[in-house]
Amino acid sequence: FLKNGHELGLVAVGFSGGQCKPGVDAAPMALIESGLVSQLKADLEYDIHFDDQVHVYTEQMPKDDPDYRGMKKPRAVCAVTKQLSNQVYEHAKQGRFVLTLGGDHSIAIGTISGTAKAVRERTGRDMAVIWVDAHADINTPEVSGSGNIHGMPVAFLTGLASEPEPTKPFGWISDEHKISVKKLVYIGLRDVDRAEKKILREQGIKAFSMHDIDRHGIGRVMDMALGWIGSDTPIHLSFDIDALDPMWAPSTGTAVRGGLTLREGDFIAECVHETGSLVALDLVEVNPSLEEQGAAETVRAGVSIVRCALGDTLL
Ligand code: 6HN
Ligand code: MN
Ligand code: MN
Ligand code: MN
Repeated sequence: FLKNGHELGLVAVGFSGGQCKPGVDAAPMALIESGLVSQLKADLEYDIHFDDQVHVYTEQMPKDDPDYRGMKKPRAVCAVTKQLSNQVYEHAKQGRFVLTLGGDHSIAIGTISGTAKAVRERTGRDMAVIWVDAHADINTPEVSGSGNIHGMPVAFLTGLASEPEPTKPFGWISDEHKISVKKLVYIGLRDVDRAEKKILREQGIKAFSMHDIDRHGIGRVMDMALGWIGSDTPIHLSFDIDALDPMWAPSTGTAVRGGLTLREGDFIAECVHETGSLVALDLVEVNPSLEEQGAAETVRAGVSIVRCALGDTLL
């Protein structure tokens, strides 16, 4: 009853306002042009609901967007994520798998809030989130060193960065949109800010760093990650392409060496698919304009992750 067969809602979000480098807004088009949508239809037999539009939301983008609580472009990110949340909710409410192509990772405020609300309505349960990333993206505005909102989405989604009043930019995020820190699992971390480490410790958040992957191997780490979440819990997978080593995905805004291999990334996606509980996937932070050479490989890596998460198998 959670999902409606092979129905898939696709949302393309060409948005770069959660960080400072232009180009990440071109990713949805690059991913689609590389054949992602046609492959999902032809090879994996998804029935795709897509408005054939890369949403950039420029018309709603406020001209005047001064810093607020230390955040850069707060009103732009707020406007985009609020609309995206409704769009994702509408797909998920109808039992469609929701695939969102970003965009920088700030858009996860929109996607996860939308699925969390729909899952609550459909099942009465709290959804789990698997966040695959080099970074924890859990800075509150007050502790963030950069002010870039793509480093903060998890803080908003868990309520750690709550807005005091509904009239403030992120005041639209209400309890029905939020996720529990107990149902959040990180994989691939290797560049976590000091203040973020404190938050992870204090909140008791489950996190598998690259160190854990080196120690146990990705197979055991996935067993532990999925064991923590428990079976029959709907899962939203938010995959930041910078979780992969720059060797495989160089074209991204905040690349960090020492990351996952392409196969480890695909394996994570395959394991989450195998649970049968995956309800949504975000693929974010592909920036085709950053590297002349590496852009095509990075896009290809992104396509591969999406295919694996949607049920492509090696045999
Ligand atoms: N991402 N922790 C750094 C910051 O600016 O808060 C980096 C965040 C990166 C965010 O890659 O989605
Ligand atoms: Mn249909
Ligand atoms: Mn990242
Ligand atoms: Mn991220």
